[in-house]
Amino acid sequence: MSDETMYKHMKDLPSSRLLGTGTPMCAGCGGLLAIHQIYDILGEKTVLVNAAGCMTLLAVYPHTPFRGSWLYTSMASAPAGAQGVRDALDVQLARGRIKPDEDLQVVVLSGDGAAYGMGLSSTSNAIEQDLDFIYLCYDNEGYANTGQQSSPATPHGARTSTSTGPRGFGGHKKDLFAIWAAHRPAYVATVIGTEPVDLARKIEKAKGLKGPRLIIALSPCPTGWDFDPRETVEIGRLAVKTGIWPLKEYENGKVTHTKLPSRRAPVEEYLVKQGRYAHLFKPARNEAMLAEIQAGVDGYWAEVEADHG
Ligand SMILES: Cc1ncc(C[n+]2csc(CCOP(=O)(O)OP(=O)(O)O)c2C)c(N)n1
Ligand code: SF4
Ligand SMILES: [Mg+2]
Repeated sequence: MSDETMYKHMKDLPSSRLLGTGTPMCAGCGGLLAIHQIYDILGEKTVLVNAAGCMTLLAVYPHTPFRGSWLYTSMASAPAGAQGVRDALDVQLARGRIKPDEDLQVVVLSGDGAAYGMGLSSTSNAIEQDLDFIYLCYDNEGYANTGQQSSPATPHGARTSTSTGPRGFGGHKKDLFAIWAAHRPAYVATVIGTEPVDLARKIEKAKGLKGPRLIIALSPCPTGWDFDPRETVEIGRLAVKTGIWPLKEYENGKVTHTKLPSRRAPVEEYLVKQGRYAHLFKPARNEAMLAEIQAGVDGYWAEVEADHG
């Protein structure tokens, strides 16, 4: 299926249908869009180890949209939970209690607050131990579940419930891709649910590898980013078209960009659609801040282009 056909299909699909019925998620949730596609590829032979966040609300006992296994952990300890599950599976395999074809893929599922912040030290240890697991981070750029506070993934200048001043969030989004790559894991990739072909290729690849693997899915969040749920697909596409969300992968010590926008759209086209950046446009345009954000994106791509010769 082409990207265009997929977009049309996504636009027609109510978000409540994305993962079974009765999910308590917001309409137009970009995280759910990505997880739905990823889970379709990973399949039911997975154990999801889910750190506290929006997606823990998907499984409310006794109901769950996941056809495989699911385990809840605290925010900081999902990779430690994954280690326990992997160890238990390995013991069962060694004792012949499960056959190799009954083995399960261990997948941490967490938001950016856990992946970029609270869970980072247990993640670092899991990578160092060469844990055989996939870490799937849906990155909605804030602590969404507890009221849209800033997280270490919040972009510079965005308004959150804890950065309400005229300049928005004063910090800068942490580079989780680089932090993981510095550990030399098996695989690291960025994806977005609105680029389904790129996403599918990367998940298929991650599924076939062993060792620590990270997937970071930028997840447009209508509630936290303040936009109409109908705009999720458009905002996701603009994140890639403006170059603010580079699609890339790391493998064998090398970073490859999987989609090089031939003519990048001005980043303003992405920002203006989101209420979290409204203070940059009204009551007066904040030219300095808009130029600063654009310069950050331009600087990133200038380095990429230099590397590509
Ligand atoms: C140690 C700890 N501190 C705070 C909380 C409260 N808490 C539950 S979910 C959540 C937000 C998590 O943010 P993120 O990981 O980005 O997931 P999202 O809510 O955005 O889906 C917080 C702060 C917690 N569960 N554990
Ligand atoms: S708050 Fe954002 S990430 Fe959480 S369910 Fe709603 S749209 Fe999705
Ligand atoms: Mg979050």
